[in-house]
Amino acid sequence: MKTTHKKILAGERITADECLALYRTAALPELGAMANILRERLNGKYVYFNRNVHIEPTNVCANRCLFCSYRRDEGQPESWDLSLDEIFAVAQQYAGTDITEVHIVGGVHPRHTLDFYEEMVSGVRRILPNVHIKAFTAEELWQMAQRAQLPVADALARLKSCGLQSIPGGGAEILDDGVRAQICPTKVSAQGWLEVHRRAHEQGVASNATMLYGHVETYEHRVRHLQQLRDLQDKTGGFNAFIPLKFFKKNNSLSGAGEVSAVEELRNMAVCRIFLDNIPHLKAYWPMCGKAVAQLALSFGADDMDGTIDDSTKIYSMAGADDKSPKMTVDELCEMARQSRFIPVERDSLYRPIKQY
Ligand code: V47
Repeated sequence: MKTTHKKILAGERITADECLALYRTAALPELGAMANILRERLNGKYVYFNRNVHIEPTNVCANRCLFCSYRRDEGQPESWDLSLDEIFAVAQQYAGTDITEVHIVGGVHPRHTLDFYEEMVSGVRRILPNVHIKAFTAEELWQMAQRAQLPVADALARLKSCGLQSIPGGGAEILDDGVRAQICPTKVSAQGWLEVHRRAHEQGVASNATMLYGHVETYEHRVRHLQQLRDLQDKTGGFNAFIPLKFFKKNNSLSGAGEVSAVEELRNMAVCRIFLDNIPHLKAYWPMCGKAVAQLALSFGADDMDGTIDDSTKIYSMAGADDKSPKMTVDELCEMARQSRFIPVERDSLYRPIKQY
């Protein structure tokens, strides 16, 4: 058996070079077998999901990321920019239902201020007092703090006092400023993204991390991305889940980059499970990768399927993902787990089990 494989099975941490070699040379079945062993050591036979809904307040965005199919300029026909009352009306639709999480993300609106976002979080908290609020990517938070001329830790503390409980993993893309210059030139730097998450973790605000892959980046870039996440997690322990996001090419300026195959999606999931030995959960985000790949990913390192969604997000359908109205019932999510011989568990936003099915 190869040295790297022995290390992995012995539960030893692999190096960046070993990770790169896996990306370059390891075949799907060997990666899958190793990732599944690690996944079962960490999460047993469990597949986690939650009852969640997204609120996307606006797709008006000051950034011009080349991979984005979602952003519009103010006043363009397909733009939207919900007022606070309209956002509260969306939240109101879920009052008294069984959802446990609201995930709020949108474009970086050129004028909305930190006060506006504080009112947003406070209002949603009033309407949905028992629902976990996971809101705003590091990019949104960075811009809010900049506009308010506050350190990001202070902006986060203010939002936390209004009811913000965790932050989602978006905006990470590839944590390399050379790649960022090519695909998201106006976005926060790699260090800036990490700084926001570090500040959140220091205040007890847990977060997720994503990686948008399969465009202009190399395997070296992916490894460095993972290395920076693993290093931060060693220091703070604040990441709950890692979510690899395959780039979708429809309706954006990076279409020429193509899209990776399902085999590469599964290889990537497995390598991430093997390398990120300190991030407890790996999410197969089905509105993006589709239900079939998400179900397969459960045997390649993933243990989490996000949630019921209730047709509340547009980011992926606008970029060409198959599911134009992403929505699943608890029964459907459970059935997907069971078909793969796993045990479905409803969780809360911090991965505490609510109910085993
Ligand atoms: O940061 C944008 C990605 C992300 C495209 O934390 C694209 O639980 C593929 O972060 N093709 C936002 N991806 C979504 C996100 C997320 C989603 C689900 C759960 C969680 C969580 C976080 O979507 C962006 C960007 O990386 N994205 N455009 C595209 N064309």
